Amino acid sequence: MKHWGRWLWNEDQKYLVKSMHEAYERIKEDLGKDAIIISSRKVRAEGLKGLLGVKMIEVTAALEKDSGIDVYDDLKKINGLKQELTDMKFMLKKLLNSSVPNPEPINKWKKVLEDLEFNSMVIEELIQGITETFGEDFPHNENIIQEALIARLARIFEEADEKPKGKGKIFAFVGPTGVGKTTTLAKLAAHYIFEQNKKVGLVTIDTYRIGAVEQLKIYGDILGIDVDVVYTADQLKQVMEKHRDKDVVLIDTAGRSPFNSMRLSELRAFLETIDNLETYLVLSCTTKSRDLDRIIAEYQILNYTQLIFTKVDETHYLGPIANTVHKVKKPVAYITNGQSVPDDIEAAEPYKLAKMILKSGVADGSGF
Ligand SMILES: Nc1nc2c(ncn2[C@@H]2O[C@H](COP(=O)(O)OP(=O)(O)OP(=O)(O)O)[C@@H](O)[C@H]2O)c(=O)[nH]1
Ligand SMILES: [Mg+2]
Repeated sequence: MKHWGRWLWNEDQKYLVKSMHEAYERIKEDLGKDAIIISSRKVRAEGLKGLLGVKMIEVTAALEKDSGIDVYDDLKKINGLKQELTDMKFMLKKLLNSSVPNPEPINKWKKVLEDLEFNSMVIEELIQGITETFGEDFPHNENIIQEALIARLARIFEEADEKPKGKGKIFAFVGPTGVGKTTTLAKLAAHYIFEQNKKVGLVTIDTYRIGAVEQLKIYGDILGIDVDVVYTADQLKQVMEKHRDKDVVLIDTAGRSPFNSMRLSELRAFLETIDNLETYLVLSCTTKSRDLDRIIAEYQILNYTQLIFTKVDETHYLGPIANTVHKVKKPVAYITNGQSVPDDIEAAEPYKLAKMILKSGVADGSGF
């Protein structure tokens, strides 16, 4: 806007007319009868195909500053836009400074964790952990968020990592049928014998399933040690006496359905005869979450002290390992990742375990 004295005009608002009479008429219509013409000049309107156009007059009109007439629409529009921009800036600032982290990445990570079959309690703990870590500055870099999740998950495993109760010498392997008890026992026996040069005793109280004893005896042959087959609790006591000189004794048991409490209490009667026993509850990662919940509850009767998760190679959804530890607060001693004896086994260190679980969705693209 321009002004001169008490007159105000818009430079861009010019009237192109054929006569001054036409100019007066149009200005009166637009700005009212109090408007005045402050300049006029002759121009040539652009003609067709480069020919000179007709002569015209370009007129500029002005109004008194306080005329109260609502004329300068363009100006009003610009002022309106300016105000809107100011409002938006304010809102944006408010959003950026807000203490509530942007829910978008949180929802994304929740979804990732759900896909890995973490339960809602663990998901909540992990998400709360990372929102505490990042607060207002939620990073864009996904690797940073992933690292924070791994660290938080590792804490769940660390918290469950109590000292083993026994003297680390006698270990029983219990768990549902077919999860990999005998195979895992053979893997560990081989490590003790070949890598640590330990004297190992192998015992089985699995006389229930046809072929179970033979299966262990084959491993015994390979490892060059005998296998003691035990039918009663008394026999077990005697065999344990015999193995007093051993560094490690590994006891195989028959797979028991967790829904058969009769068989579980029979097994308990056997294992109760042994002092300083460490009992591994062997669980397969391919078992459904809800069944795992039942199993960990029903097997409490055997006072298991640590967990072993088998068959991590057979699924991409390893969240249930964390769900289980979160519930029973018992440490994971080993994970097994294949059928090969003795190679496919690893000691489960909290950070490594957390990383493996959170990356388990990679292959099907649902996760990291
Ligand atoms: N893919 C895969 N297979 C495994 C793993 N551990 C064991 N298995 C296989 O699972 C099957 C059952 O293994 P076993 O060791 O006989 O299981 P178990 O718990 O002793 O079975 P029962 O004594 O009948 O209760 C075998 O075919 C093993 O090779 C593993 O980590 N990954
Ligand atoms: Mg077996």
